[in-house]
Order: sequence, then structure tokens, then C-alpha cells
Amino acid sequence: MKKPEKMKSSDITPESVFMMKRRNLLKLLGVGATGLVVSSAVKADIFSWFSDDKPAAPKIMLKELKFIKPKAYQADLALTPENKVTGYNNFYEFGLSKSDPAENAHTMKTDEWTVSIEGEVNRPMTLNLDDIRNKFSLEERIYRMRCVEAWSMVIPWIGFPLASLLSLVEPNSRAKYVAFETLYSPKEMPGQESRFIGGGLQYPYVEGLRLDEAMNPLAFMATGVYGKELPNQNGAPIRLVVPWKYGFKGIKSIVKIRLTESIPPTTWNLSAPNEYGFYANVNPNVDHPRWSQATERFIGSGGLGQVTRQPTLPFNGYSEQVASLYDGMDLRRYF
Ligand SMILES: Nc1nc2c(c(=O)[nH]1)N[C@H]1C(S)=C(S)[C@@H](COP(=O)(O)O)O[C@H]1N2
Ligand SMILES: [Mo]
Repeated sequence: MKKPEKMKSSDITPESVFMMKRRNLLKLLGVGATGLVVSSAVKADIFSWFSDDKPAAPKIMLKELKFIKPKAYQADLALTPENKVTGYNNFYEFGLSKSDPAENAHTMKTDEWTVSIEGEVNRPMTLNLDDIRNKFSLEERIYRMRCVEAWSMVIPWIGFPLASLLSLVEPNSRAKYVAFETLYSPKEMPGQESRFIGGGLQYPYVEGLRLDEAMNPLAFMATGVYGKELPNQNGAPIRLVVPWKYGFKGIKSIVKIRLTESIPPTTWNLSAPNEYGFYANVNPNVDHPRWSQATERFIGSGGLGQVTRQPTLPFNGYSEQVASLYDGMDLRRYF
């Protein structure tokens, strides 16, 4: 996300060509027969989709989940196909290419997982995965997802409202923010100790929301996607989804949630504070310093030549539900 050369890939993208036969792809990447200019960073990204030379990741069986489908969240939108939702990811702990998480995240062990919820709460607690399964009933929500890199998807998540989890621990009157932390385990997540793999971010990955944002009904804890439990590359066993914010707010593989009085540090803001703010609300009118946020490449079922560029919507299309959280705030200043 930080590297300028990674962002210049907008004319041709890995997702637009990954369905092609390698033979055709090589032709395409060769000389200018097609007239397309492809940066070397994008070539590397495209080639890793094919990964002939890399060992195939083990096929992992994911459990089917039981869930309801509340009408209010069954948006009438074309879904991004499952193989792209689970094959084109950002999870820098496992590498910087979009295909790295799917190939490498199997080294993370999720069966003995716990999430501790602590800080400014009346009832701090540590939940294991059985506790989470028993305390929260699951629902499916079809949400738009807009990465700050200007690509987007529509994803059928399964999980429960973050507000349900917060009500359980009872935030006290000092609680104003919610801080989240990803697992820290360099043995399982090689990017946490190698800057070549992990891009030199500070780990563990941390994120945060204001308490009123966290209590908004749209803020969601996902434990599944596409009818099954989350694959590791999507943030197993539990991750945050905040559909009106850029994707990097959706912290994966959470082990700690802490209610705080003051604003918590967040990973991308620590890394480049002039480029990534705390709020990170999707906003077509506030550009990233290095690229426009006015439009986005929707990753749908199409292949090469069918990448849809579409306008980006304020709050990613969720203004009605969330705009009032920011009444009176200058969204250029609080980007
Ligand atoms: N721990 C952790 N969480 C993370 C990231 C990451 O690198 N590490 N990447 C973020 C970014 S930039 C995006 S766009 C989303 C991608 O989620 P997905 O791969 O499930 O689509 O995860 C977010 N959560
Ligand atoms: Mo992102």
C-alpha cells in the first residue's frame, strides 16, 4: 500500500488477468502487441497468481456455518466470486502480494484461540472460540468493501454485531475508544520479523474505532465468509468489518480488544500519518496524497477487459446509517 510503484498498476490489474491461461498471459506481458503498459511490480503480482514454481498451499476444509440472513443486510449487489475474496487479499503478516496470504497463511494456528476484552469495562473477560460460538448467534451480511488502494469487492460475511460483544463487557463511563490487536507470533506470521515479507510495518497490527462508531449497528465481527468459517487469509478465526471505512480498518485475526479513554494508535497511521488517518472513512472527495479516491476498480466475475471502474460513494454507500456520527467534523482534517 505504501509503495508508489504498487499503486501505478491501475491500467491493468492482477485480478483482471488471473483467470487467463499462463500462455496468453506471457504473451500479454511480453511486447506491446496489446499496447498495455505493465509495471514490474504488477508483473510480479500477476505471476504469483500462477505460482507454478511454488508449492501449492494445503487444501483446508472449512466448516459450514449455521446463520440467519436478515433482510436488511441482503443487499441487492453482484457478489465478488469466492475465489477472489479468498485469493486476492491484504494480510502483510504473510507477504505483500495479493496472492501471498492464500499461499502462506496456513502456518497460523487458530484452534486454541482466545480474545481478551479489557480496559475501561465493568466486566473484562477472555473468550475462547467455544464461548464466542455460544454467546453470539450468526447472521450473514452482504457488505461493500473498499480498499484504500482503490479496488473494491462485495462480500457475504458471517458474524455478529460488534455492539453485542461490547454490551457483554459493559464499557464504563471513561471508555471512548475501542482498540484492536492482531495475534503477534512471528513463527506463524513471518512478516512480523522480516521487513521484506511484512513491509516494515510495526507489528502486531493494531486498529481502533471511536466507541460510538463501534456501537453502530453496521460494525461487525466476522467469523465466516461465503457460508463457511473464515479461511486464515481473510483473518481467521475472528476479524473486524467496518464497511463505511477503508479496508485497512478491518483488522484480522484479533486476540485483544481494549476499551480506552484516549485515541489508540493504528498501524497504517503510524506508518504514514500524512496518508492514512485514524478515521479512514471512504470519501470520494478526499484524495489520497498519491492517487484519486473518486473511483474504484470493482473486482467482480469479469476477466481481462471487464474490470469495472465505478464511482466511489461517500461512506462507501452507507451515509444513511453513519453520516450523523461525523456531524460538524471537517472530514478533510479528520481523514
Ligand atoms: N492484521 C492485519 N489485518 C489487516 C491487514 C493486514 O495486513 N494485517 N490488511 C488490511 C487491508 S489493507 C485490507 S484491504 C483488508 C483485506 O481484507 P480481505 O483480505 O479479507 O479482503 O484487511 C485489512 N486487515
Ligand atoms: Mo486495504
